[in-house]
Parts: sequence; structure tokens; C-alpha cells
Amino acid sequence: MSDLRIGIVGVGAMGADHAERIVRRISGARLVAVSDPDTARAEELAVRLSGGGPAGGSAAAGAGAAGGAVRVIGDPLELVGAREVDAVILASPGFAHAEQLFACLEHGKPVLCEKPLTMDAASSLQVVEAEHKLGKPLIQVGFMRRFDPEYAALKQLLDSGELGRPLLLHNVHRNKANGPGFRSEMIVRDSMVHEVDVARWLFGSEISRITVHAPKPTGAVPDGVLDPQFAVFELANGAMADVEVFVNFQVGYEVRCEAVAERGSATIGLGSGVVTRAAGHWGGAVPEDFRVRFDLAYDIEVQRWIDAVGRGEIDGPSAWDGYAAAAVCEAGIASLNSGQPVAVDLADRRTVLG
Ligand code: ISE
Repeated sequence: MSDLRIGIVGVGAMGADHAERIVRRISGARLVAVSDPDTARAEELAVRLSGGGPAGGSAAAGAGAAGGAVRVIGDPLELVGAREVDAVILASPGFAHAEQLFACLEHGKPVLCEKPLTMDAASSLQVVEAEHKLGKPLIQVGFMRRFDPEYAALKQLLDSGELGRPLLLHNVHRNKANGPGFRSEMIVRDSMVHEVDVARWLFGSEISRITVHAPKPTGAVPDGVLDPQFAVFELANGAMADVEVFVNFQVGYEVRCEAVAERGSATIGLGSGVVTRAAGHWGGAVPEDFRVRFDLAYDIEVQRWIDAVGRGEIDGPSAWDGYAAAAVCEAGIASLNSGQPVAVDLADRRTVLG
């Protein structure tokens, strides 16, 4: 079978990481096109991953690691519609997703969309409905924690029933730093959204109510930004989850969680890799960012997505999962503003998906 030809929209940190991954580590796929408002950045990447100099306007040609040229296409919607692109990775900012997702659906192109699916619940629901009308799943959402071997093992353990019924989930999610433009609502929509998905997925239940609190912020953020945040999720099955999200922690990237069930607890993300003793200290390294911590998860996620696309399927979080997370985050932002618990307004799944 011939390689799936991939186009990537947005080649900032995540998109560039996926581009490298497709070219160097993923089998059955080839990077053929990239698009980014920063054309110089896209050109540089295309040249580097094509393994040669630019040839013919904005196209980069040469024998790259995956043996082909990577074309730079200025207009992301043109990339989505391009004949040489079989499937798309959307790594553009969330505000651009809705239009780009609709274009993917219109052209019948499978798409791996980084979170958030869209900026609000209403537009996410429209995406779910539009995909449903096509009668086949084309959208997979980039909640990569589901592919992390530790998270996957935790899910398996909880599903086995060995620990009894899950009661509580404690999550910690810390980033080293984010720019001053990373506002309070982005901490919910772009960061906490991961734990929203983790809680729904691990406990197999929707989140029905959310409260987001914020202590006096760290001095590392501009006035008005609420960082860290502390949220409580109430799930429809009676379980509860809490999450600390702190995106300017200064130290490094830390993601861990502990599930508490009737007959035991299980913790992942302790980061017990290599422990060194040197210069009067002992310990391990704190990853710099999510690309390091979840490197393997991203590889597994993308490889499984490519394999699934070959079968005409998805193999991971669906558009519905993206919509459900968007609905929780919308309620979370309202709670952050009001200081009150906010009920999640979620459409009835059976009504929407039949
Ligand atoms: C980023 O977009 C991610 O997805 C990271 O996993 C998360 O830790 C970070 O806060 C987000 O900005």
C-alpha cells in the first residue's frame, strides 16, 4: 500500500514536532505539504525536511528522510483541498480550527486535530453534526495523554475492576512557562482541557459540573492572569476529580495523576526515569515541556492514527470527545469568572449521533 500523504497546518512547536515525527519515525506516511502564516518558518521546515534546497517558488524539493519534497502552501484551506494531500494534521491555534475542520469534512479528508477542537461548545457541536452527516468518522482529536503508556496502563487497571469503583482523581499539570499572552481562559481551554478529557476517559463518564478556583496568582504573570488554577469536576457517575493547572511553574513540565478507588489507589507520572548521584545531589530530570514528556505518546498516537486512516477509521478521541471537552471548558471559564460551580450544558449524545 502506498504511503499516506500528510499535510500539516501550523508548524509552531507542535506542528513542527509532528512534521519531524512523520518524516523520521512514522511508517506508512509521508509529509507532502505544510502551511503557516509565518511563511519563513514553513519554508525553513520544508527545506530541512525535504533534505534539499527550495525549488520552484515556494516548493522545497529533494530526497528527505521520507524520500519526497515538502510543498509550502500559503493558504491553509488550499492545503486541505490539495490533491496531493490525503490527510491533515491541524496544529494551528484553536481559533482557526472550526473553519479548517469544516474544510476537511467538505473535502472528505481525515484529520488529526490538536486540542481544543474549537473555541466553544456551539461550534464544536456543529463540527460533530457535520461529521455525523457524512456517515463516517474523519476527525480524531489530539488528546495525547490517552496514548501515554502510563495513562493507558492506569485506564486498563481501572477498567479491570481490580481496585473496585473509582471514586476520585487527583491531577497535577504544570508547565515551565508560557508567554504573557496566555490568558486565564486559555489555561482552561488549552491546558486544563487535557485533564477534562482524562477524567471523562479514565472514569467513563461525562462531567456534569465544574468549579474553577484561583488562588492569588504567581508573581510570574501579568496582572489579570489567574495562574495557577484549581478545578473540581463532578462526574455524572458520582465520581469527582480535582486538577491543579499551573502554567508558569518555572521548574519544568510535570503531569501526574492519582486515581482513588474502593480498594486501592494508583498513581502515574512520578517521572522515575534515570536517577543520578553527582555533585552532592541525587535525582532525576524534570522534562522541559510536553514534547519531551509525551514524546512516546505522540509517536503512538500518530502511528495509530495513520494506521486507522488506512482502514477508513479513527483510533482515539472522537469529535464528540472534543465537543464534550469544549462544553466543560466553556462552563469552566464561566466558573472562573463567577467563582461559582457551573453546570455543563451538554447535548444528548444519542439525539446527536443517533
Ligand atoms: C499546550 O498546548 C499543551 O497541549 C500542553 O500539553 C499543555 O501542558 C500546555 O499547557 C498547553 O499550552
